[in-house]
Amino acid sequence: MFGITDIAKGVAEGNFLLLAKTISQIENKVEGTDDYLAKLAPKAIPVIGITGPPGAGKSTLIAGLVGAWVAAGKKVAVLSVDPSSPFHKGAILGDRIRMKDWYLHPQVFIRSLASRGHLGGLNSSMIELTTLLQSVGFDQIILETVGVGQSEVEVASLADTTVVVLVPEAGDEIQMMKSGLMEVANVFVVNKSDRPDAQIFTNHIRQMMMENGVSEDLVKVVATVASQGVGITDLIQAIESHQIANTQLDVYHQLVTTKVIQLIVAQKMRQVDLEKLEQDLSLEISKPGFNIFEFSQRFN
Ligand SMILES: Nc1nc2c(ncn2[C@@H]2O[C@H](COP(=O)(O)OP(=O)(O)O)[C@@H](O)[C@H]2O)c(=O)[nH]1
Ligand SMILES: [Mg+2]
Repeated sequence: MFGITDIAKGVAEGNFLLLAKTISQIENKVEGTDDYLAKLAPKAIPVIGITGPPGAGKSTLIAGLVGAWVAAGKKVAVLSVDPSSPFHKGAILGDRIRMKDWYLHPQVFIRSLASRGHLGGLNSSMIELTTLLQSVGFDQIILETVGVGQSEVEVASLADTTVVVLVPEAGDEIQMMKSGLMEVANVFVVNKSDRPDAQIFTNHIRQMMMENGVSEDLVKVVATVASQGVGITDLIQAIESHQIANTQLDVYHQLVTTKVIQLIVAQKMRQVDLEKLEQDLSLEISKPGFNIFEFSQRFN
């Protein structure tokens, strides 16, 4: 595996080759990965999670955030676990910079994560890779995840600041309650605010926040038109305001506890031979007296 100093040097020069190779090695858990990770010395760069349903405009918003931060001279890393992520499609922004251009920009590193890692694997990969990014000189780290179910809510809880992106559509508010996004959102974005019913939807969110005892001092609601670059400055302000409020120790401890549990789950799961598990199970499952508890005990 490559030395952190060399990777950081590459990042500083806009050459992400060693970083990309190291990420692949970590994803594939090559020999020595655990020791390598155990020696990282990450800086306290908050991870910004951007979640929401497919098509809500997450990638377009991220393109806007990247644009603003690059203009401010920052180094930005984007990890995307959106399997349908259309970064390459190139949403056109107000400033005429297209997302695909960011792929070649020396201040921007973009990487898609394979979502194959279920059973705690995806979460542990995200913790590992964000920690690596925190150790090699990035100023902003963004994690894009598709939020449609409980697992994505769990994923969102691994970020320091979670931005939930929604669009004004009937029924969405019910969807939001169901998936528990209310609990994980640190910032709400109502994207596609160019749609006529945007204001009504925004009011719905504020109403629901009130009903759940969530103050707008803590959780900001930001209206954006990502495709036109509208509201990006407000979004950055909302993110920064949460980052400042988030320095309370108990929140931080809770987050780290969650991460440690995720890592332990993933480490334990790596000791399980899943292929053998499936084979044995297919042989035993239809036998009379098959007992799921007895079977599980043999595999942990
Ligand atoms: N009308 C409108 N379309 C948008 C807006 N933001 C994004 N889109 C479009 O919505 C589609 C999905 O956007 P994308 O960023 O890929 O969504 P993601 O799946 O959440 O990452 C694209 O065609 C975008 O151009 C917006 O504010 N208004
Ligand atoms: Mg996307």
